[in-house]
Amino acid sequence: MKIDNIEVFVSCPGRNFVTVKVTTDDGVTGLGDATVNGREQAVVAMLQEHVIPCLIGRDAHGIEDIWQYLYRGVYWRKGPINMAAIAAIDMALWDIKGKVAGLPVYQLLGGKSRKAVGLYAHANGETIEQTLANAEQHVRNGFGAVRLQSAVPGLDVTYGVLGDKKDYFELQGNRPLPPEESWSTPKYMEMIVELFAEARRRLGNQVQLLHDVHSRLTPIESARLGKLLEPYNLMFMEDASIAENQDNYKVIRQHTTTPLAIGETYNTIWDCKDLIQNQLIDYIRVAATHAGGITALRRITDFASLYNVKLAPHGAPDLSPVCFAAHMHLDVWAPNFGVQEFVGLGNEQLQQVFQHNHQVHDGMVHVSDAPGLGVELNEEAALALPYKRSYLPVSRLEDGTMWNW
Ligand code: EZ4
Ligand code: CO
Repeated sequence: MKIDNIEVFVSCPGRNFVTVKVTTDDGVTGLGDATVNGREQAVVAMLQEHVIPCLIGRDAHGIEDIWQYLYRGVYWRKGPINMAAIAAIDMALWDIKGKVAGLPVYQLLGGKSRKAVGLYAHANGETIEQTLANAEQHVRNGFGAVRLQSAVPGLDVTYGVLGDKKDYFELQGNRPLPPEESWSTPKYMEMIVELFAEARRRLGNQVQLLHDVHSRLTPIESARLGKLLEPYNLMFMEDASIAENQDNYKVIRQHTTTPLAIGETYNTIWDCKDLIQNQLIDYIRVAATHAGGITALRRITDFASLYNVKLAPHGAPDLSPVCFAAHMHLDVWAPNFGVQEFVGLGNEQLQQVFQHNHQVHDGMVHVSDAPGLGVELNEEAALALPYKRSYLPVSRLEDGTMWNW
């Protein structure tokens, strides 16, 4: 069974998605997600010009060899654009292998470790009151875990808070360039501790609470926040600080027992290695699309299991339903699965472009038993919604200094 054709679709059902479709010489097709938010066309060029020509005629069953060929075989390793291209090919080949075997991908990984995949929902608001009202709604809908983000008083926009603004990794409307947001650590610190104190008063102690710092704090500030949040027993504090220098997490870890999660921007197992083997984190948040596909996530997950680190894949709406499906199969298999981020099944256009039967109820996903990944691409609908240039925001401190978004 040889790879006969590989097509790349860039569609915009609300935001841009880069989707790869691999077709074999006997007509089996597989899908992969190659979306890098704000850098979509760079991945398209990587695929069209540099990756696809090398794959035509190769054995479509040789997933591991093709992964190694594209990673080890190439002098220029790693990087988000390169790894998203590898990831999309890898997902599509797992999809094909499942379809040929007549089995869902989780069966190829070794079968289910659990009945369904536990999710955490997002609650956000312009005020603490609004955030907690949204959280209560999620709990009533059956979610056992909720991420809380609330606007920071005195700042015009806060990460994670949509309100009536569309600044939160939404498609940036008609603005041609990245929007600029401001950040103040002292203003944030005051709000965030009040948010979690009030959350425990209103929601009780049984619901799992989470928070995404989105890399806005220095390590010592994160250490302090972790300590201040200890009484409220978070499931995890995400992206407390940037960990390009992985020693940053030693600073945080030695001061707090608040569990730590990081990894959504990581591209390889090497980005995770020191944090995992030094037990500096509790959850690894890699995404199949950005860290090299199912083959790579399986390897990272097994490595993490040696150090009590659990898999908690990124689940933002800029990962396509193809990536979501890949995560569902990994999550239901992984013996060391933690929790899956979940922001809903998306708008009507998205559900029209990507069709699947992964069922969400009571805060869990019941993984589809369709062969492969269980997602189909409606090509006509995809082609009717063409790419629109769009950027993530950038962030500055109030005095104008460039900061982490
Ligand atoms: O900001 O996916 O946990 N989720 C996140 C996301 C990221 C976006 C960036 O493209 O941090 O909201
Ligand atoms: Co995040």
